[in-house]
Amino acid sequence: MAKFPELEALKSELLEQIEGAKNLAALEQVRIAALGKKGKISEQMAKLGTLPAEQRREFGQATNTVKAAVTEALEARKAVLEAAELEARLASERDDITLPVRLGPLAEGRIHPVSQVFDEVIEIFADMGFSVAEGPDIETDDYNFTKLNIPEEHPARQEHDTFYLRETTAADGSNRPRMLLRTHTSPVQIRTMLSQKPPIRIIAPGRVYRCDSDQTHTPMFHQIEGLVIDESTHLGHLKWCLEEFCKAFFEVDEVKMRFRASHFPFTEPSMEVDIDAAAIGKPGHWLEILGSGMVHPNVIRNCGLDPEKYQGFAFGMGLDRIAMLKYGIPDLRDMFAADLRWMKHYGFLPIDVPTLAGGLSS
Ligand code: 2NL
Repeated sequence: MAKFPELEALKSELLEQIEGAKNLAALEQVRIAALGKKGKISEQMAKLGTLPAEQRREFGQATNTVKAAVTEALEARKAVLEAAELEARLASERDDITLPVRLGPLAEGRIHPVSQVFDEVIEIFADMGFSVAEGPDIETDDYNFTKLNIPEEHPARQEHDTFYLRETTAADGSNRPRMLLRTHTSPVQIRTMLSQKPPIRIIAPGRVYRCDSDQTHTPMFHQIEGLVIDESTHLGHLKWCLEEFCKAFFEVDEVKMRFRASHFPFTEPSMEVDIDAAAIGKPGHWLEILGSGMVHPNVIRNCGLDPEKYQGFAFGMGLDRIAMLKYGIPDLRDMFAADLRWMKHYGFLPIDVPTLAGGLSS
C-alpha cells in the first residue's frame, strides 16, 4: 500500500474523523462522506478505469483494504456511541417505581352525597317491594295542586312559593293552562293513580322547585315521596314502613320515633315524624325527618278511584336535609356549589354502590 500514499493519507484522515465523531448523527455524516455514492472511497474506486491495466488490480485491492478498515472503524465507533447514548438516557429518564399506582377516573371521581342518598333510599324501599316512578319537572297546576286537594285560593298555594311559567296561547287564540315547576313530587303519584290500578306501591324521587333562597333553602332541592294504595292499607302499615326505613337508612338496630299530629291538605290524618338523634350520635334531640299521612279521600276520588274501596298512605321527605343529617354536612348551599375539594371530602367512590347486603354507605 506504500505504493499509494494518497490512499494511505485518505485512510488516516477517515479514521481520524471516525474517532472524532461526537455522536451518532455526526458519525453518519462521516460514513456518507466516505462510503456514500459520491464519497471519497467511491471516488477512488471510480479512478480504476483511468489507470493502466497493470496497476488496476493492485490499486483496487488497496482501495478495498482501506474500505474494509473504514467500515470496521465505523461499526466499532457506532457501538461505542450507541452504548453512550443509552447510558445517558437511562441516567436522565428515571422512573420512581415506589410511587403509588394511579387508579384513573373510577378512583378520581366522586358520587355527590345527594345521588348517594337517592340510591340508598331507593335500595331500601325497593327491598320492601316499592317501584320507582318518575315524571316531568314542568307540571300543570291541576296535577301539582288541584288534584291534591289544594283548590284555587287555598292558602297552601302561597306557602309553596311556586315558579310559574309564562302563559302561552293556543292556535285558536285561547289561553293554555299555565304551567309551573313542580313544588313537590306528588304529581308523579297523581299520574300513577290516574294510569294504574291498585295495588300501588311506589316511590317518586326527584328535583322540586320553590322560589325561596336563604341559609336553609335553595330554589331547587330534592325530594322522595312514597305512596301505597290498596283495599286495606292502614296506619299500622305506614308506621312499620317508616320505622323500617329509618333503621335501614341510619344503619342502626333500633331507632326511637315520634309521630306528631300535623296537617297537609292531601292527607288525613297527617303526621310529622321525628327521630331521636341518637341514630346520628346526638342522643336527646328530636329531629324532624319526614311528613306523612293517610291519603285524603278527595285525592283518591280526584284520581278516578273509589275512596270507599281504596285507601292508603303517603309520605314525603327532603333528601338534601336527610343527606346532611346522615353525613354531617353543615351548610346546605355547599351542596350545590360544585366545589371539587368539597366533593373529595363529602363524595362517595363510584365503586361503592349502596346495597342492603353490602352496606349502604360501606
Ligand atoms: C313533607 C310532607 C308529604 C305527601 C307528602 C302525598 C302525595 C299524594 C297524596 C297524598 Cl299523591 N300525599 N304526599 C303526604 C304527606 C306528606 O310530604 O314534609 N315533605 C317534605
